[in-house]
Amino acid sequence: MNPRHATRISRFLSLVLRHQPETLGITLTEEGWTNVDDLIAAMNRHGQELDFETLEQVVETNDKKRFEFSDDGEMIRASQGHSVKVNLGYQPTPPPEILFHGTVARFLPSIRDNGIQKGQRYQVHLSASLVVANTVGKRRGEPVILSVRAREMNAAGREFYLSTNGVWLTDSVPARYIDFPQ
Ligand code: HQG
Repeated sequence: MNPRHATRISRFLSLVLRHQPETLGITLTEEGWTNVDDLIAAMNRHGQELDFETLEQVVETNDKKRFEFSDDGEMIRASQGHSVKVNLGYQPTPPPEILFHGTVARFLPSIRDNGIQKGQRYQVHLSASLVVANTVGKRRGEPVILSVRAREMNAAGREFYLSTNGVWLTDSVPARYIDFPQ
């Protein structure tokens, strides 16, 4: 499949499966799922030409594995990144010692005061990989990487969740658990 076509479909899927299902007139279950056939029909009705084979390819080849099918293949959802209210049902998972968060310098004064907040998203996104955190930060400018003492946070009773596509999620990160670069 043409990569540009795949990216266009992926962007649109992110929009409807994470943020605005009403754009397509579809609904998400509490855990964020929607019926695959209904989604395909709604996409076609709204001028986003799509068949099952193409959808399967987009899900499989997506760079961050943003979408997943249910075990029976009937439903699809975004694995993380929602702004609509969902409960993805991930189980609390012990995190590694350190997790990283990629951001930019202009947010640092506020992060020093308020910690890392989830903003519009379901939860705060952290990553075990410096490379990934760097890429996330770069979307907004010169990346700044914050180190989060995740195991210490977890020991103090704050839960962490690992999404199906490998993103670490937590409700918020108080500033006292963050190591800032100089
Ligand atoms: C910042 C993409 C001021 C935070 C990525 C970030 C990721 C604060 C921005 C995923 C703050 C929120 C998530 C505070 C946090 N004051 N700014 N107290 N606390 N911020 O996009 O982590 O391509 O909601 O540092 O790859 O950047 O969509 O979160 O800069 O995995 O699949 O507020 O989105 O994945 O931005 O990115 P976002 P994020 P997808």
